[in-house]
Amino acid sequence: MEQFLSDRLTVSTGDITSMDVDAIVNAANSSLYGGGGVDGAIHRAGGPSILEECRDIRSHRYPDGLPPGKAVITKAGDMSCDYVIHTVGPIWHGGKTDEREVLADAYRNSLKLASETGIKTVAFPAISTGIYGFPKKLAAVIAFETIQEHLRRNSLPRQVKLVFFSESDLECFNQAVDKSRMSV
Ligand code: AR6
Repeated sequence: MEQFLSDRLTVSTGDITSMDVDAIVNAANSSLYGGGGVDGAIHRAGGPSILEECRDIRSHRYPDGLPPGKAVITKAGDMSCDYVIHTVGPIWHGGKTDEREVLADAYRNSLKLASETGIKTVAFPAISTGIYGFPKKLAAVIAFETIQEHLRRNSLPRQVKLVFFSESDLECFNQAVDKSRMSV
């Protein structure tokens, strides 16, 4: 595990559903009704109560679906963490449709919701880099810079964990972020 920003940001590999944190972030889709990838894993591990809460959020707050870049929160059902923050990343269309900004918004709004809820530790997957096809290195730089900016300005969450599903994805993050740090 590597640490940045005086331990407030850590990166590791693993399954996000078994992280020892207060909240995990779900790379959901606008329907909030579940899907594949990390979304499927979270709904399987958390059980049906998460879907029930998502249905409630849809009917009361987002009848047309959760727009990309926004975030909402539910409890975590059967998982050991307390909350799931559901956000929707952008689908990659070659970088021509504000995908970078929307990805930054997904991280920013998830962190803001975590702060407002009093969450001390939160784990993120690499939003949009699976089924949604966002280039991994570009996503790594955006995630790192957006998290860094939030942590500089806010005391909560106290710690953010970036969780990659494979060693090669973690290595990709390390390569991308070494470059971006040099320009800070
Ligand atoms: N723990 C940590 N990371 C994971 C896990 C896990 N259990 N499972 C997958 N990943 P994706 P997206 C990684 O496709 O690109 C769903 O159908 C994965 O290797 O889950 O934002 C939703 O419903 C990748 O690096 O999310 C949406 O329709 C990263 O998580 C759509 O996929 C994100 O991959 C969202 O696509």
